[in-house]
Amino acid sequence: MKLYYYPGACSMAVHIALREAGIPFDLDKVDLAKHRTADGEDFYKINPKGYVPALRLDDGQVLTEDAVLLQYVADQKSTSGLAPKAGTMERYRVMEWLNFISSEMHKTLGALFNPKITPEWKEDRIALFGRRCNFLVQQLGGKPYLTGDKFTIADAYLFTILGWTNLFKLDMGKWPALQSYAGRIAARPAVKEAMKAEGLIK
Ligand SMILES: N[C@@H](CCC(=O)N[C@@H](CS)C(=O)NCC(=O)O)C(=O)O
Repeated sequence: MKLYYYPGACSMAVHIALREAGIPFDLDKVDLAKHRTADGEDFYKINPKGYVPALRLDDGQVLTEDAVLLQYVADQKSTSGLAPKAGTMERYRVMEWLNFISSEMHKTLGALFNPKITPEWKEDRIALFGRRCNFLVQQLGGKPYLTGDKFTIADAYLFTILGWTNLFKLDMGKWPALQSYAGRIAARPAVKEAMKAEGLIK
């Protein structure tokens, strides 16, 4: 398998999942401005949508969309416990989180990457992100991870998006539970390895 990624982007969630699952894979860094990969390929030919993550499977097919790739990786190694068995209520709960993180967290905060964002829209997006953080804290309660005691692909995704709050210098002091949640995930060996490989930490 080969993961097309950009350091710290939403592709890092899939990168973390691959390492958590212990699945062998290659990495290819995409220059998102030029749409070329480090291996010299035209990225539009790999993913016509032009964005990461994209995963080249062992049979040559390319699969995209974070929430789908995360489930694909988890299902390749079901013993990893990264996602409950497909068709169970527990799996639908993880899927519910993946969808929430994608549409309510990823795309809300991701708007700040747009250099054309107006100050008013930026303020609006940050306020909405804050309301979603309030909900997350309420849902986490005292649990170490989103669905309970076990780290799942939903945590890999949420951790990745929460990481952008550092990039945008957002004050997360209002949500200490989220800060300790992110700290707990950052301490996981597979997460450290992924961040190191992406050049985000030493
Ligand atoms: N719907 C896609 C969105 C992926 C996405 O937003 N990727 C961003 C990085 S986090 C990207 O590559 N943006 C560059 C672009 O759209 O050209 C998913 O869920 O995987």
